[in-house]
Amino acid sequence: MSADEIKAKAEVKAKKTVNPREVTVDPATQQMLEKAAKDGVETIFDRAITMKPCNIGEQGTCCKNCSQGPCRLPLPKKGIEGKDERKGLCGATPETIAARNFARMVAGGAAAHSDHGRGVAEVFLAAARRETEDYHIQDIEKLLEIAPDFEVATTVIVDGQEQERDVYEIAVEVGEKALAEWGKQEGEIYYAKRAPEARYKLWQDLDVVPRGIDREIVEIMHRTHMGVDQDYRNIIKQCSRAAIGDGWAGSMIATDLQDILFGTPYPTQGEINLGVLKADHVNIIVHGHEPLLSEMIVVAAQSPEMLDYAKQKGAKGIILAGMCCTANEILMRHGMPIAGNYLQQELAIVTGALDAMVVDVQCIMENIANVAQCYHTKVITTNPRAMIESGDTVHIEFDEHHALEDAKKIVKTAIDNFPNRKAEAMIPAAKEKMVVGFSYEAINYHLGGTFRGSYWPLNDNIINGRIRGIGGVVGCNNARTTHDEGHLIVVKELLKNDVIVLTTGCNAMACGKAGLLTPEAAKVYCGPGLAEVCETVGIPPVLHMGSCVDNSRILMAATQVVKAGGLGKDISDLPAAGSAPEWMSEKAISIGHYFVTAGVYTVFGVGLPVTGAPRFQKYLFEELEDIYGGMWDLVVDPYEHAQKMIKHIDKKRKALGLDKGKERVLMDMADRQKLDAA
Ligand code: NFS
Ligand code: SF4
Repeated sequence: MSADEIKAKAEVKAKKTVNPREVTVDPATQQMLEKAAKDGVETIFDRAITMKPCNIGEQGTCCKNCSQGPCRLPLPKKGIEGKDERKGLCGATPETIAARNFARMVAGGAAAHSDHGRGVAEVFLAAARRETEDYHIQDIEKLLEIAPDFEVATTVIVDGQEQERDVYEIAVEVGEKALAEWGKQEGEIYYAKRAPEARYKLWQDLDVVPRGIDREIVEIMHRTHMGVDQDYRNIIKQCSRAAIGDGWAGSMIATDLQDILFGTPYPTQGEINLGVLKADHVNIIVHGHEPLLSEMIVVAAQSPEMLDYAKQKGAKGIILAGMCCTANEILMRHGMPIAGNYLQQELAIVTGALDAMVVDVQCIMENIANVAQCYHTKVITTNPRAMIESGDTVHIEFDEHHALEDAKKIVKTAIDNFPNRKAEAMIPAAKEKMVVGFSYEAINYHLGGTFRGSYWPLNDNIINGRIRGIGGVVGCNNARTTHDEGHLIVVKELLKNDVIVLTTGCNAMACGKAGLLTPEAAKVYCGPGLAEVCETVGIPPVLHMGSCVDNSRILMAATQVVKAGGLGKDISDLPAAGSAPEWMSEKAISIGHYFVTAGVYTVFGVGLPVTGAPRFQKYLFEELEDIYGGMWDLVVDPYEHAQKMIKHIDKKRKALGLDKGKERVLMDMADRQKLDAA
């Protein structure tokens, strides 16, 4: 190609505009992309066309861990012939470089989840000590259930008689011990013992039980500093510690304490997509992750004082909707609507009807501040960890000690902005109904029933083959792939093949928008076995379990399935697989790795920055199976992605002797014990 030709081609590429039907399968998103183009507003979808990723970074083999680099080691075009001679200046191999980069993603992801968890633990402790008026110990049953895990007694002996301990006293002790999990230097995190016994023993044998949440993250940063750990297997061992510290401590404590403060979710109805906004109402979106903020905004937005104020300003009421994982939190506990998932954040502003976007931490695109300048929307940052320099964002700091007061200030700012609307507001009609809030306690109740109070009926349906297996499909959207398409193809393929799906995060929202989170979806999308079970029990075939920190609920559900019996002794024995078809965040890598270390075959879509280091990739994709019983995989095509999960599920069924088309009889206790003994 001549220089002129190259230039001409680049110009064509630069002019290429977004085709809404190519970049998303969601009708509301398509509609808003058309409006954005008409309004001359640039979004992430435009930049995904004009800016392509660096292929060396994509392969995972760019190192900038010291200033002698960046050292860039792309795979040679013709592949590796003979010995791989690629080296950084210091001699670091592609394996070392890719493993270090991978480890730093685990550290970033585990830190994000865990720092969120720390914040929850601090507020929990403040509530337990009654230092705040705005947060309370609500779910006492759950407090009493988790107290023994922290070795906190729930009864005392007084005059030789066993008595119940004061709830607040228990809560203080639980809060102190939970908070201490972050800074613990030795021993083991408490919740490691929650895993099935075989798993816990395996972690002990492998010496990967986390000592403390922060310590394992810091150790990743140390080991990946220039010239420290130079064996990818040893680096991954530390990733395992940090990731287990995320899944079974940082995230799991966040989930538990949030449940105690705000209530354990049980199935409830909700609505999703940009169509939940209303033109004649003050529209507020809370976007981000921490329910500490959003719970208070819910209270503020529902207060008569704020409703009156909104009316004074000419609005009919206040619509409070969520975006990203904050949305999942307030939806599950209060039935508040969801405006959309990660890739819709700029487009919510493009409606022209959004009076405020209130953000805290994580998954907030800086560009919302620029988009907001094209409309009247106020972007309000609230967390001292997360400010935005672009645009004219306002910062109203949210302090737990006067939480409700701050929340009212935020809601008032939104209401004050209502009269500033410009004429061209346009809200897409698209919205869907859904049933959400399947905590593992709720699944126990719905599928297990009170009769046995266990997951046994679920196990029974897996054993008799009505349900082929369990798929955990989670994770983000990614502008490098068609919005929501991968999510929906993977989930629908699994359902068609009788695989029940547990979901969280932005996948849950993609499923919600497509109508998969309704009991009626069973008849439309499921194979006959799964459809029958869902219809009998009255549940959707895709169970919404919450936000991304709530992936810890999936770990607990998997553990409950193991404990109910008949499906082996460990999570790695279960006919189950994990998936993140459109992942993008570092948190997804940490989650992926804690699933792998729990024994789950975990498939990612889009790409994984390991392809430039073949031996490291083989270690993650194959060799880890011999160590943990679970391993990573990368399958970009969503159909093949689902098929590989199903193949793995069938492999596990075969190992359990469930491949012979069992009679559909309900097993009794004796049969179950026989199976367990086998
Ligand atoms: Ni999870 Fe949830 Fe969404 Fe991805 Fe972001 S909101 S925490 S990281 S993009 S699923
Ligand atoms: Fe290059 Fe080694 Fe420095 Fe990385 S640590 S930038 S590979 S010299």
